[in-house]
Amino acid sequence: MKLGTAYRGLCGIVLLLALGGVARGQDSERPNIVFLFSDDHAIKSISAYGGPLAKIAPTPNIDRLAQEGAVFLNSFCANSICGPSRATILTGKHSHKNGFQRNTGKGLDQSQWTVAKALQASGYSTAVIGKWHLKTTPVGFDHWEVFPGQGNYYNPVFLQPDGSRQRFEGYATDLTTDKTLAWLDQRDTSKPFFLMCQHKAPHRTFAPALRHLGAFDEVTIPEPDSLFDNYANRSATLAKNEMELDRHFDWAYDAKVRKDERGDVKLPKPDRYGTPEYNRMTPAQKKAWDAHFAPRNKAFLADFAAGKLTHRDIVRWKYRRYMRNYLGTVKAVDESVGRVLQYLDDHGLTENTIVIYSSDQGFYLGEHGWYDKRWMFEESFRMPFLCRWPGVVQPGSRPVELIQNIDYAPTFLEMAGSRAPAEVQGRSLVPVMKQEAVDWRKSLYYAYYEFGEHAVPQHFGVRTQRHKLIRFPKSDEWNLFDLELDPNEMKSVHDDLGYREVLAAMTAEYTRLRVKFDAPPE
Ligand code: SGN
Ligand code: CA
Repeated sequence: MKLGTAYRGLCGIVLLLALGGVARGQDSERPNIVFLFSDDHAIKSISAYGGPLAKIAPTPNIDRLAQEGAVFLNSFCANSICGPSRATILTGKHSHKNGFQRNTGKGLDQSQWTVAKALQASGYSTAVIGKWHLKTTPVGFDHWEVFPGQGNYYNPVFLQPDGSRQRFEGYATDLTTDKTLAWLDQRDTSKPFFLMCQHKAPHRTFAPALRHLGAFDEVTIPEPDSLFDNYANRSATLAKNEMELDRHFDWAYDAKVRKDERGDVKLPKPDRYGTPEYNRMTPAQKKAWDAHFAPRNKAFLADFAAGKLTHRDIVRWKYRRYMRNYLGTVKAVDESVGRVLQYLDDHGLTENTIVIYSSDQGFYLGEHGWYDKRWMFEESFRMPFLCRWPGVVQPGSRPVELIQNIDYAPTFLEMAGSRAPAEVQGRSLVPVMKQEAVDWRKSLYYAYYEFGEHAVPQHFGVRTQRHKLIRFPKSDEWNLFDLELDPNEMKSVHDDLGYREVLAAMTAEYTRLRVKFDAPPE
C-alpha cells in the first residue's frame, strides 16, 4: 500500500470518528466490490496500458488502480458488443448460453442465475447506476437508476425503480458519478456492497463534457498504421463494412453530401445542427458548444468549399476530430474514477474495497480506418481490466494470462467468499490475482452474431497467446493470424503452407472449445 493511500484512509477514519460516527470501513469482513465500467473504452486510450496515446491523453486516476493493483494485459470479451458483454458479465456464460446474443434481441432473461442475484442473496447490498442496456429492468439489485437504452450525454433521462423517467440537467458521466456517491452515502452500512457504476462514455456520438472541449486541440494525435487499410489479404467481408471514418462517419467525401444524422463530426447542417445530443442542450450549453465548434467548423468548411482538401486530408481531419472528442469523453470517465477512489479514501473504505475498472469491449481508434467494434480483431476484442485489492493483488503487477468477461461473475463470487454454480462457464480470476501457480487456460473462444448496423458478419474464433483463427460461416472463409509477426492483423496466413501445423492445432482447438462450451451449429 502507498503511504499516500494509508494517510488518506487514516484521515477518513479520524474524520468520521470526530463526527461521532463509526468508521464505515469496518462494515464486514467480506470485501466491498466496486465495478467501474464504461462503454467502448479501448485500452489504447488508458495510459496504464501504454502506447502512442499515453503521453498525450493520460488517465491518471485509472492509472492509480494500475499502480496500486494489477493491469491485466490479455483481457478479452466473448462477443464484442454492448448488451451481450453485459449479459456475459452478469451470468458468467457465453452469449449462446445466456440467450443475449445481439443488442437487437428480446433482452436479458431475468429468470436465470446472475452474480447480482447471488451476491444479494449472500447478504451484499447491490446497486447498478448508469448504462444498463439489457432491455429488461435490473433484477438482483437493491437499488438501480439506469439510462433507458443507450442513454444520452447531455441532460439524460434515468429510469427510476418506480417505473418513472426523470431527466437531470448535466453531463451523463458526472451525473452517474454523483448518483453513485449518493448511494454510497445512504447505503445499509451493516452489509458489504457490490456497486456497478456504469458510464455511457466514450460511446458514440463521442460528446465530451463542455469543460473538456478543446482539451486535445494543442496535441498532435498520432495516426494508426492501418488508417488507410485496403482490406486485402483477409476475409472479403472486411471491405463490406459500414464503420469507416471515411464513408460512414456522418458523411462521405465521395457522396458530396453532409447528412449529419448522428453528430459524429459535429459539423452543422447548412440550416441547423440537428444532432440528437445538440438538441438536448440548454441554451447556455449550446452557447458553450458553439463557442468551441463554430470557429473550427468555419475554418474546415472554408477549406473544403475551396477544394483545398484531398480525400485523404478529409479522412485525416475526421480522424482527428473523432479522437479529440473520444479522448475528451474519456477525460470525464477518468475524473469519475478519481472521485470514487477519493470517496473510498475519505470514508475509510479503501482497504476493504476491491475496485475494478473495465469496459464492455474495446473500440477502433482509426485502426483499419474504423470506429466501432464487433470484429474479433485485437482493438475491439480486448477489454480493459484493472483490479485493486489491497493486501491480495500485488501493486503494479501486470498479469499476462488470457482472461475473458465470462470470468467476472465467478471472480466476484469468490471475492465474496462464495462459489459459482457449475453451469457458469468462466473461471474465477482470484488465483491469478493471487499469483498462485494454477493451470490456466491456453485459449479463448469468441462468437459475434449480430448482422445489422455497421455490416459486420457473424463470425467465431479462437485465440491463443500467439495465434488467432477466425471462421466466417456465411462466406465460408477462415482467417489465421500470427499475432507475433503481424500484430496489426493485416494478412491472413491461413493458406500459407508454413502454417499448416499451426492451422491444424488451431482448428482442433476451435472445435474443442465449441464442444466444451456447447456452442450451437454455425
Ligand atoms: C448505436 C450506435 C452504433 C453502435 C451501436 C451499438 N449508433 O446504435 O454506432 O455500434 O449503438 O453500440 S448511434 O449513432 O446511435 O450512436 S453498443 O455499445 O451499445 O453495443
Ligand atoms: Ca459498448
